[in-house]
Amino acid sequence: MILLPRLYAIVDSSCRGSTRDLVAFAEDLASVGCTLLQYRNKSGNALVTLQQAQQFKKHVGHTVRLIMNDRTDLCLAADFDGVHVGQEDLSPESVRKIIGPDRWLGLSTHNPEQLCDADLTSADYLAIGPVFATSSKDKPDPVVGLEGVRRARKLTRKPLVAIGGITRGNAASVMDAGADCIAVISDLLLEPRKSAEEFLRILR
Ligand code: 3NM
Repeated sequence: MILLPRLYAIVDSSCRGSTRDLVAFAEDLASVGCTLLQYRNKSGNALVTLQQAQQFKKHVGHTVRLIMNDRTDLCLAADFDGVHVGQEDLSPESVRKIIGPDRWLGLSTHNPEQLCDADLTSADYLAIGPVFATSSKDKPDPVVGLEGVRRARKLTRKPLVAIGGITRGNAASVMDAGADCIAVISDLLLEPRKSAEEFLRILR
């Protein structure tokens, strides 16, 4: 079983205007102790995505565990530490065949049925969300609320990541509901170092 840190930063390529700014953002997060980071690019082609991923690897890969969103092929190509897939990506078992036993595999779920199915796979951790309303995802699933986190906690012993609308203001309640880790996009964007520090303090 893997051990997740409490904060999982998701760096979405659309959050900064250039690769340089995106990498600087990741460096800021790493500099205050964020140790798990997902690189998410929903709009770039494979070439651009790989090039950005390689910059992440080069600049923060020595201190941060890097997870690639969706793209198992690019996880390997950029030598990332794992891949996170959703319900409409390759199946967890297909991903596992490709990445092998050691790289981390994360799987998104949005309701109890998906979570129960995911629990039977070789995923290393499961995500449940959106916990609260979010504007960072296109066509998000229905909000599951803190009750959805509590229910998820009862359905799996795998490490549980909560995602969607989580802020410094509500993070403690999400952990109290049974999450092992919270994943965040928006509430890290404005002042990355200050926010990440505050998250790490709240989640300690
Ligand atoms: N996945 P923010 S919610 C990427 O429900 C993502 O699986 C979700 O961003 C899910 O912290 C979400 O800005 C967006 O709400 C998270």
